[in-house]
Amino acid sequence: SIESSHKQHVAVMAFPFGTHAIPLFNLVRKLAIAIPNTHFSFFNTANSNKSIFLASNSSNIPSNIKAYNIGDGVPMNHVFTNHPVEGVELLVKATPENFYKGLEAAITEIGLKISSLITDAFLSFAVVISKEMNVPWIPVWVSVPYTFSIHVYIDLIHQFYENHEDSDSGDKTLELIPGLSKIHIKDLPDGILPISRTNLEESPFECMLSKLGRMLPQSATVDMNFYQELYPIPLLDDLKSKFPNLLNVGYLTLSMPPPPPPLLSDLDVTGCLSWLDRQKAMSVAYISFGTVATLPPNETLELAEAVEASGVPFLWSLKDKWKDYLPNGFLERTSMQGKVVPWAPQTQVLAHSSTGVFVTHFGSNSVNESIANGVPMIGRPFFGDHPVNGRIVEEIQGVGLRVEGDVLTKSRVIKSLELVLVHEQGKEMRKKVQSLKEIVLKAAGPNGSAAKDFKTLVEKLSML
Ligand code: U2F
Repeated sequence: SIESSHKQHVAVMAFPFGTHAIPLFNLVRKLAIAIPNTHFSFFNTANSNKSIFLASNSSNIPSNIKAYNIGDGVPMNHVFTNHPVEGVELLVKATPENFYKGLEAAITEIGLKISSLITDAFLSFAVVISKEMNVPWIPVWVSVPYTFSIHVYIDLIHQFYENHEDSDSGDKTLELIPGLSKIHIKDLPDGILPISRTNLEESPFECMLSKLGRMLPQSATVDMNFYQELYPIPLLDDLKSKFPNLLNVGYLTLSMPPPPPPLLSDLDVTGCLSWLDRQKAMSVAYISFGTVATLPPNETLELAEAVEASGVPFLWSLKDKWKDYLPNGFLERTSMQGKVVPWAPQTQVLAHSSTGVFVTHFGSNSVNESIANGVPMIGRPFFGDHPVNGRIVEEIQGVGLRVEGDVLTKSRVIKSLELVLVHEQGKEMRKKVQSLKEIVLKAAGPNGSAAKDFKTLVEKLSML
């Protein structure tokens, strides 16, 4: 075999959509460095592998990681509609056969059978594969532990929902579930409520998600993209009692502690950081809605009018194809006030002292990055875990606000910007988010809980 010096062979299966595969890959890279005599086979679609390997300087990728491209389920000459989850549905339809193919290829090539299976937790069928191979299944939960708990309690939520179906159930809160008393039924992600789709069109993706609650308890260990110190006690106690091997390995899209500034200049190809250098401390609104959600044209217009009218300096990550929705002459008129780029070095932008507020979609990684850098948020949730994340940010952590009605209008944005950047309430939010940042820095430090949990994971993988 080509890798006969390797003792273990860990198979890693990614969910190649949104910002799921990057945090998983970052974890695997850390593991591969920590256990150089273990081989890691990373199964992911060609597109997602390409973007990960392009983004990370390939000299940074340890030689004991090998990526395999698995089928994405997209038929030849397929023409995509505008439906955002179409690609997801096609991939899920192709599972688990596409992953099996990859596994077979890797086992033959490496000459070692699989010793453990690390997967994005969404891939609930992995538990079946792990049982067939008689190896531990280690799901990685990219979102927050609150949504993990929502999946674990799916049966209870169904009961609760059915009991309240005739009343206005959307506003009911999940008081029955430890730590989730502030979460509303209407915040729940897809795949939780019995029929969450208005059209009854079959969705393999929702079907996969709806099985998670029953599959997760069959895992050997769960890895959370989170810090133990950030949980509310009832949620932590409850999850620990159900998952004794719950590990919180810390935020996986960030290097903690943050790298020193000199290393960053290379990344500033769009000039965002040097532009921020010229702005006043805590004055800038950084705007981005992540990699999947698209702000509707009318809201793009309202948001642009609001920032222009407010005079707040802004840095907006906006794909070129959406620029057409900006008001006429907006870019020219605001050329001194703001900057629009197709992609921003977000973690460095949030770490910059000029950034005062993050206008976000409440994607998990974005929220994590904002908290780790002590930046308060104004949010406009779209789907999935965004509404739950928004509820946590606004009502549990008190580090931001969710725009009224979850829709951006000129007046709501102006009001929100003033509230966060100028008013006492905003100062309070900043104080709170700064204290969360301190907690994160400590938890992520050499003696913090994340390092301890990471070490436990390393031991679990190497002592099999
Ligand atoms: C899906 O979320 P997204 O990919 O839309 O959003 P995030 O989880 O917030 O991740 C966006 C990442 O892209 C980076 C940013 C984040 O790490 O730093 N980024 C950037 O570097 N520059 C830019 O100009 C814009 C973004 C999904 F929609 C959510 O529901 C989930 O919570 C999430 C994770 O499960 O995946």
